[in-house]
Order: sequence, then structure tokens, then C-alpha cells
Amino acid sequence: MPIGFRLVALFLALAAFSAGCLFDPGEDSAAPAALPFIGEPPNDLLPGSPTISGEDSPTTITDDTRSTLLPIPPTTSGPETSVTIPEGATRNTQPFEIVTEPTRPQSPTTTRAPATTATGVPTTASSTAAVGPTTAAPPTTTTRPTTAAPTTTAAPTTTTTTTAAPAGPVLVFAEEFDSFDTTRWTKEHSTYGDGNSELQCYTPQQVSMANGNLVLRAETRTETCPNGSTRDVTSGMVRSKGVTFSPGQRIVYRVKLTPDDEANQGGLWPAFWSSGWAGGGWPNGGEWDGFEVMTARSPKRTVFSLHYADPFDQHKKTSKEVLSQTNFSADWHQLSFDYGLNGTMIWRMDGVVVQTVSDANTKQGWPAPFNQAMTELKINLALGGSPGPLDARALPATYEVDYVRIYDLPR
Ligand SMILES: [Ca+2]
Repeated sequence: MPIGFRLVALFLALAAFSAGCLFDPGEDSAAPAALPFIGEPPNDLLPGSPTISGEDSPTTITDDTRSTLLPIPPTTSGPETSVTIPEGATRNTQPFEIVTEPTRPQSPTTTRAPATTATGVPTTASSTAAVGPTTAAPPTTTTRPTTAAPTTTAAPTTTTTTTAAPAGPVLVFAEEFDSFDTTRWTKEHSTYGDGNSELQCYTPQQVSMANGNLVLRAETRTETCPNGSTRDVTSGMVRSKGVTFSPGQRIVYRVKLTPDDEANQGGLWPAFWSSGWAGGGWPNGGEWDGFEVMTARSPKRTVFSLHYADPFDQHKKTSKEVLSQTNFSADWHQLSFDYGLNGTMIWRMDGVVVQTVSDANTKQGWPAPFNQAMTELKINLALGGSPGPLDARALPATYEVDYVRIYDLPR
């Protein structure tokens, strides 16, 4: 072939080859034998994938649960749990699990209650009749503030609310702490807590009201308590009187620890609890810890516990610890506890179930003593003691309670 034709042919061949490359992308290109994640979203990892679980992951993903995992709310994270299970008990063998409330709506939302009365109550008129043990009926408002209806004569509009009340918790007791009701609460004046080597003298002046909240204030001040013991720090505590919290009821309370100073709050011990209602001393009489935070151990840890005696008169404790991502003091928290008729008990923090107990090997036979009404609620801000030393920089500190509400649960 003449050299000219050879050059033309070569040129044409090169052009054809280039065109083939342009219009036939990739099919025969040097692609890897297997592309990663093709057709699979990044979160659709296979069971056991090493990339999804880790130290920071609060949940271990298994094949059965990965499609139904719930988002972890910002206030809690597991699985920093410490569950002491009585012998023979079979529950709670898994790490801390976050479960959203399946049915019963958590009565009051976490939004701050209006300063006045029992708002957010699922039912209205019926709640007055079902008033609990105390005299002071919850200041329910059977009729809405219709009043200034500018028009029409048909005033008796009131009936709009009633009708068939939805099956749900019914408010039977409400303490909104708009004022200090001496018919319901007493201010402690003692060194209560000596058994835990606590440091404070509780004095009535450390209990006050502000902005619709009960305020327990702890500070450095020398006080001589009625028993003659002089303490360098003082704090506040209240006990309920005439208030009973019975099986078949739910108690809800909203609390705040202040200040939120992670470095300087060691030794604070706020709690909401009851004990001794069943008689026979401690722990036979029972102890319920609605919540407690021991900042000397961790300002991020909240503990939910029961104490009781086993058939051999030994102290037993069933406890769940929840480690949050932020200090407990970082925000207000709404906590609740369902005191089940059949011994099933459920703690919630900010609407999330954090602990459920449905059996224990108690001296009296489960669910006793947790089948009797608690007769005294205790709210206190202890200092130092068995959880750890008090950091002087933690004071002054306050523990505030926005409300305490008790509901009858549906049966
Ligand atoms: Ca309040």
C-alpha cells in the first residue's frame, strides 16, 4: 500500500477507535470487579458491619432490629447501665433500651405549664370527683374561661368538653408550686441523711418559691441543727403530708438542677423519692427512687431504683443508670413513674422509658411492698455523703421542682 494510503488508513483507524471510546463509556473499561455500596444506601449495612457500632454508638444493631431502630433522643444515651437483678429475675438482661411510649400519652408535655392550674389534664370534670387522698382538690377548671363571649345569648356552652372522656390517665392531684401549701408539705429542719454521711443541715429557710417553682437552695453557711450538730453547709428538703401515691397511679414531676457547671458541681445529690411506707424499717418497708443524680460520680448520670429486703432479710436493689450526653443540670427534665397494680413499674425520663421492673424476689413476695400506697414523698438536695465529696465550688446550687402531678391510670 502506498505510504499515503497507509497514513490515511491509519488516521481513519485511530479516529474510529477514539469514537468508539467516546460512545461506549465504561462497558469494557477497567472497572473494579465489585463496586462498593452500588445500589445500597450507606446506612443499609449488613449485620455485623464494623462501621456502625462503636464506642459512641448507643445501640448495637442486629439483623432483627435494624429496620426498627428508634432515634436516640438527645438527653439520653445508653448503654451505660448498671442493672442489679435479683436472683431468679429474668428481666432486663439487655442493655439500656430506649422505647417510645406505645400507647398512653404522657400526660403533660415537657413544655412549661402555665402558671395557673392543672392544665394539660386529659379530662376535666371527672378529675374533681376523683380527687385523691388529700383535701385540697386539684384546682381543675371544669369550664373553660369562656366568659367574654362577645356575642349570642346561648351562654351554656360549657358542655363542649365533657362527653365521653378518652380513656387515659386522670389527674387526681396537682401541686404546681404557685405557692407553698403548708397543708401538703413540710420543710425539713434536721441533719436527715446522716446515715449516708451527708454534710448538710436542712433548714426551712433554704426552701422558697420562685417563678412557680419550689426552690431548694444549698449554700455554704454554718448552721446548728436541732440535734445540736453544727454543719458548714445547709440545704433544703420537703416532705409531703397527707399525700398518697398508690398502685394504679402515675406520678409526674418536672425538675431542674442549677447551675450547669460540669467542673464545679461535684457533691450535689438531688432526689425525688419515698421510703418506709410498708413498715418494718429499712429496707423491708420499701424505697422508691423516682430519680437521683449524684454529681460526685457523674453529673451526666441519672439513677432509677427500688430498694427492698429479700426473703433472707438482706438488702436488695434494682437499679438502672442512664448516662446522658449532657449534664443532668443542662436542662429541665420531666420524669414520671407508673406504679402498676400488678407490680409492673415504669420510669420515664423526658418521655422515654428508662426502666421497667415487673418482678423481684422480695421478702413479702412480689409485688409487696410495692403494692401499697406510698405515704410520704421526699424532695431534697443532699450534699456530699456516700456518693463522694462535696466540691465547695458547687455551691450555691439549687434544685427546683415545677410541679408534682398524680394520675389514675386506666384499668
Ligand atoms: Ca409550677
